[in-house]
Amino acid sequence: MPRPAGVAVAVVAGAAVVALVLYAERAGSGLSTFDHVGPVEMAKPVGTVQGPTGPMPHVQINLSVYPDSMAGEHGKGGGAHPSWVSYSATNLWVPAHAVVTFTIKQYDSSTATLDPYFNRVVGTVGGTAYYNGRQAVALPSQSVAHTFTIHGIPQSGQPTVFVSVPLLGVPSNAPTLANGYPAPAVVRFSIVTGGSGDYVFQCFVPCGTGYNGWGGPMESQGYMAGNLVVGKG
Ligand SMILES: [Cu+2]
Repeated sequence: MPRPAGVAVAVVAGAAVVALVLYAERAGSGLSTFDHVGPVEMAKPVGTVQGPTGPMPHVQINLSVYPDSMAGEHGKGGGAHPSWVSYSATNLWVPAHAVVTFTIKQYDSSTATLDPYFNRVVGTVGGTAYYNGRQAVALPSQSVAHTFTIHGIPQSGQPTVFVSVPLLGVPSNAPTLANGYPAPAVVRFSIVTGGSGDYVFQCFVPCGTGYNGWGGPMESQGYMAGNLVVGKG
């Protein structure tokens, strides 16, 4: 049954108020909080490892990147946008002053980067990442599917973090797994965290919808954008 126009207008106006309040809170505090309703992916402690200045706690985060939203946090049916490309989790928590090892299973095919800067591995331990077990400092542009790029929030006053890792695309002849996706490219790298802070991570390959591929999932937490919180309870 069609919804009366008045109800639709009220719903849109209500959503705008909620968005404004969230924006005002974020702008007022200078630090974001988890403003996306979704599970928090806590880094898993795995012991101690030698860091740049001595032994440090070692933790792991496992993520996936899917060409749609059918297998991540949106549940069966894929949620509001089943066809949108997505990271499997977009609320990440890692401890301060620790070595964090990320393992990302990347299930999507490649889309070339727009700028060769994003072909490079930046801000990881040793400036490298492992692609299906092979160490590299960069990928050819045409092999990149997405990037995992962590950066700060302007005027936040917290420690600067910039990490960017190109994620390898799966080849067109990759075998299909039981879950319906091609065998993923496995990307592994580590970072060293400093003091506590709130950061954003997102993809810098225009893999979305809307304005030249920069809209839709690219601008939406829960899809190709998320929060990474360092060291707060
Ligand atoms: Cu992307």
